[in-house]
Amino acid sequence: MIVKEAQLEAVAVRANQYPEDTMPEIAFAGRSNVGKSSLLNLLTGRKSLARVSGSPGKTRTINFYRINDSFRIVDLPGYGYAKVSKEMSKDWGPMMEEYFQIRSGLRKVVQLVDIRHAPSAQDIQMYQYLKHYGLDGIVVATKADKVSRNEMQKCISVIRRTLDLDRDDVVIPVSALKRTGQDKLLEQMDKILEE
Ligand SMILES: Nc1nc2c(ncn2[C@@H]2O[C@H](COP(=O)(O)OP(=O)(O)OP(=O)(O)O)[C@@H](O)[C@H]2O)c(=O)[nH]1
Ligand SMILES: [Mg+2]
Repeated sequence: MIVKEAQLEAVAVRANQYPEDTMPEIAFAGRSNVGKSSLLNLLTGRKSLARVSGSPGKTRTINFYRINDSFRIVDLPGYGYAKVSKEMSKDWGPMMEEYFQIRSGLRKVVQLVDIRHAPSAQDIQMYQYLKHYGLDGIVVATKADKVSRNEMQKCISVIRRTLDLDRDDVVIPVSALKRTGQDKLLEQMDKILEE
């Protein structure tokens, strides 16, 4: 796939703010600061399509990006950041649940985890949740530039084991900094959209 066009189509917290459910969607989920927005910018080749920040909890809304007029990438709000206001943490669960339950265009959710760390309890919970909805299968290990080539396979094994991945689930190491791994991910996304 070649991303020719990408634009922010909607910013939502409630279903009535979603764009019309007329297109396939692939969402990105992961803890705050894991690199969801950076990955989106990498895939679209646009430096600042999605806001990236050093302070976690930047994306607190469900952001819909329309790609090539044919599908959407959906940047989901990050979880697991304590300093996000109580109000927001309280709303996060129902907000995600509503989206997962009613969105018929939603094909898969790509789960992002930091390559350097074993997935957290919340990452595990998130992946179970995706399995429950049949949206699991693709994991992106972010910030791959932070580990050596030697360490990479070991880190991926830890991720596979901790998330209890199935044999055919894929883990794709990606670096937004070094701009690596995006082709593999785009290939997987093509597959999902063709299914
Ligand atoms: N070294 C390195 N840093 C990265 C990479 N991707 C993201 N970062 C950094 O990680 C921080 C968080 O990135 P974001 O893309 O904003 O993360 P996010 O998951 O969208 O965060 P929230 O919106 O808070 O949920 C920023 O400081 C990025 O520059 C990467 O591949 N390598
Ligand atoms: Mg973000």
